[in-house]
Amino acid sequence: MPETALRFSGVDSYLYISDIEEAVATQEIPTRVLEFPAGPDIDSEEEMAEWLEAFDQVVDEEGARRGCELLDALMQRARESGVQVPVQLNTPYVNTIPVEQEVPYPGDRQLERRIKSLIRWNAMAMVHRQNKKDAGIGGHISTYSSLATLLEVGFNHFFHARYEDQPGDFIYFQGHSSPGVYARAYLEGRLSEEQVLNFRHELRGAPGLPSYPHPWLLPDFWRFPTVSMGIGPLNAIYQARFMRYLENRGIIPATPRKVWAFVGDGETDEPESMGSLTLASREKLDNLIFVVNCNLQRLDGPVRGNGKIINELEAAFRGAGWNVIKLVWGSDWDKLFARDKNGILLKRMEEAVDGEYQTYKAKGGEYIRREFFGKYPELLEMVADMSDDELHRLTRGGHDPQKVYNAYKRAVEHRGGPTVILAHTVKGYGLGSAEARNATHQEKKLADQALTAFRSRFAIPIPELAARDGSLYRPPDDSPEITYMRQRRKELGGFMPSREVPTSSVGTPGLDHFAESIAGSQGRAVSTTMGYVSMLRQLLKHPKIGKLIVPIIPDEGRTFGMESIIRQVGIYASQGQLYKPHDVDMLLYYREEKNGQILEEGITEAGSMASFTAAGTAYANYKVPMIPFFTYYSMFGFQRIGDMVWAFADARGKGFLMGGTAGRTTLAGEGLQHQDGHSLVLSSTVPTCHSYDPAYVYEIAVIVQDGMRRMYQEAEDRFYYITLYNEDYAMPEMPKGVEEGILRGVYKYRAADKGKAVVQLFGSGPILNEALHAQEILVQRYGVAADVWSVTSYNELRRDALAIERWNRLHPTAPEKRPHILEALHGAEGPIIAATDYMKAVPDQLAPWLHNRLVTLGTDGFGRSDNRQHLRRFFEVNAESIAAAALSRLGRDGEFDAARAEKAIHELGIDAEKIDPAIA
Ligand SMILES: Cc1ncc(C[n+]2csc(CCOP(=O)(O)OP(=O)(O)O)c2C)c(N)n1
Ligand SMILES: [Mg+2]
Repeated sequence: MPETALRFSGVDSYLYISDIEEAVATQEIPTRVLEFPAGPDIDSEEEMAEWLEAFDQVVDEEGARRGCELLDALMQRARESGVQVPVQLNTPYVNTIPVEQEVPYPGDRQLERRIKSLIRWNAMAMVHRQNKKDAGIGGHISTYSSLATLLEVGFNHFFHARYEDQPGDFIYFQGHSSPGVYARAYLEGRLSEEQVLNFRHELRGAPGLPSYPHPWLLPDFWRFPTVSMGIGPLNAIYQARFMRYLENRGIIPATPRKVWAFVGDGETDEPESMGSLTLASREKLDNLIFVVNCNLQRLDGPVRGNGKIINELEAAFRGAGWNVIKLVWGSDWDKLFARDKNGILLKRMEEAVDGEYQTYKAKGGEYIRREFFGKYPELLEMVADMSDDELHRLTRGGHDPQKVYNAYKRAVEHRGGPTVILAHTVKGYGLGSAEARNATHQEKKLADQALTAFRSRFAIPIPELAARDGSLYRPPDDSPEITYMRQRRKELGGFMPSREVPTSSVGTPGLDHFAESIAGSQGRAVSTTMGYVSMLRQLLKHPKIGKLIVPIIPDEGRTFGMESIIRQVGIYASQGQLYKPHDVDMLLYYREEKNGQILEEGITEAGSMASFTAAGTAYANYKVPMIPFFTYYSMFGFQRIGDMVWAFADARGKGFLMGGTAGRTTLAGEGLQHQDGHSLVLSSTVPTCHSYDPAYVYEIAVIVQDGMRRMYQEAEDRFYYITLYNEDYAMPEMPKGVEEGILRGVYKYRAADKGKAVVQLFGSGPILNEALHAQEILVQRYGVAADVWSVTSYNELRRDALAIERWNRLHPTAPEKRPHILEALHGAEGPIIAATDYMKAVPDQLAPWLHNRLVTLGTDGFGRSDNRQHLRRFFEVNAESIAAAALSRLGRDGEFDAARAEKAIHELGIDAEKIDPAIA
């Protein structure tokens, strides 16, 4: 951090504070030097006044734009003359839109207020009632209460449900404001009373409502899962970008659609919320509007008690190139501003910190008069004619429909970049004693008295007793409120939120399209990554689905040898390629194009995952079945952005996650931070994720072909995680009849060539080759016959076994069914040695069905920098370790001489006393 330099009177040069402090401490300079100068002299005051007068005159006579030009020119001159011009990212703590530039509100303010009150009531009642009935079931009251006006102005005037055949605006709601969104849908007649009464009671045999926006649970309603803080804003940015991508590629027409993201001020603490702001401005995403609900509080207390979150965000967003609209004060402040001739009110507003603003709202009018206005006599005088109650009711910008409407209008009309509206609100607005309290976030129930007060404040026409019960209230269908709501939504294209999936499906290519991958590499040593890349090249050429493929890479294209794809379909660049790349003369030059197909995201796995999410849900959101292939460093996938993958699954996302440089021993040299031995454990936790660990390119082809068929032709809500390795070896041609085994998770790859096998070797990924080598060692050196199996997915085998086991459990009198793994192993005898480049937990998923037959070798522990041979020896997954494990187990089982097995361990170069790699 650079130190602040100050210039003091009597001291000619700039001094650093620490220098001065030290000098004072050592009495080198007298303390008096620290005093500031008395103020500018008369001459310079006159000079200043002249400048200001001249400026005022220009603005008066020639307008604000001219004023701006002049200032710009002055700044330029200052820079040229070496004058350091301070960077000013903050504007005064007032509304960006001056009152004189506001347009009148187009709606029926009174009726809209009634509607909003009804929504407020039902949102509160739904949470209150449920917690009274079922203590601890939870829910939030105070977030929606701060957001109500911000949402309602949108619902009544801005949120478009449709543009012709396009789905209209996208809205990312603050997740825990869901009660308000449900309450509106209830009034609109879209959700039944039963559903609303079953908020957070989803499992009662009657339709209920999930806590938060979950498309998985309410697929006709919610589009975007948002409640995990940070995911909404990040996904919204990439959604807006993906919309432009589809437009620029000619896949959808360009429309004035917007992406609206409602974000909590506390939520902006998350790096995901703020991390991609510059992408939005760089890409000139004027289809993107953030509304930050600045209620100054998060869960525990103030967001920036000692500062101002609105100013902090203003600087951050402005610095990132966004159009910032501050919406700080409501209309009733305007008359006070009009009285504020010398700027004292603004000064007081600038001085007060968020912690104080929160306290003002919590403590009421008398306190506000004393503590806020009371600081300066002129201010006190300014509000002398106002009652304490009026002072307390002075509105914050986000609660004033007039101000909100104007901010939204500006945002929607803004061109050339994204807009953020920083809306000042009150958490727990209208909740009486819970308003602006630190604990308000956790408020689930109101006391009887508070309910009664709420009912009166918002004029809810229900009897007191019903109010105390938290009864819902919906006026008749033909009431002015319901009629108005419906009419407004009709004009805006329909109800929102709403999610609809087209019934048509896309024909996907058959296995014949993958002939090259299935034929093998004719002895040439290649990696599964290379095989996958050429498969992708072929798919991109497919006449029907080629254009639907969305290759996504986070700056790892060269790692995976994807240069040829860059040349083939180009990198998406909204501006085209404004420079001549230095490698333009080369065949595989860096090609960027406005209609490029690849999303080269730079070094952001989170951003790439957000693109994957936009693309993988496009079948529902844009009615175009885009097929994303996100290829990344497997170590930086689930481990790093697992929560986003979870949200992707919730959103019913489809596509292929391709985990490159997979395996803790196959990625040589890179060591501890890069070698992945656990992504397959993590991927197994996501219910709709189907994970595969293929050894050969034909296996990938079968998985990808069938995956496309199931996701896009059969419309199944699922997606895939497939590991890709960088070890080169000859890819065999696909043996006959293995497709089903590949998909279900296991098939016999090479049977023992002499005699019946007494041991079964399971291998996955490149470790299958180690198993094959072990098979040779066993038979040639120890006369032990083994079968070798390729296990493409322990995860699929486990899921199958669990489902069968459950069925058997629930049908005790029916003939027992057998899981696929046991069917596949029918007749195969002896222990099973399962070796993987992943943790032992991966094969161990089958332990309940394989009982004590299973011996697992895996790569538990931290990676090391070395080559494959040494890594595999260290982690005990090389051919020798597999053979030794087989002999050892056969020895214990009495099927092989145990002493001979012990000798074999030594012969095979294994140090039985070396440290366990799992803890090394
Ligand atoms: C990643 C994540 N961490 C924690 C939470 C728990 N949580 C839910 S709401 C909330 C506070 C939100 O504050 P803010 O964003 O300011 O929203 P407000 O309710 O104030 O509008 C927290 C911490 C969460 N949902 N997601
Ligand atoms: Mg907040």
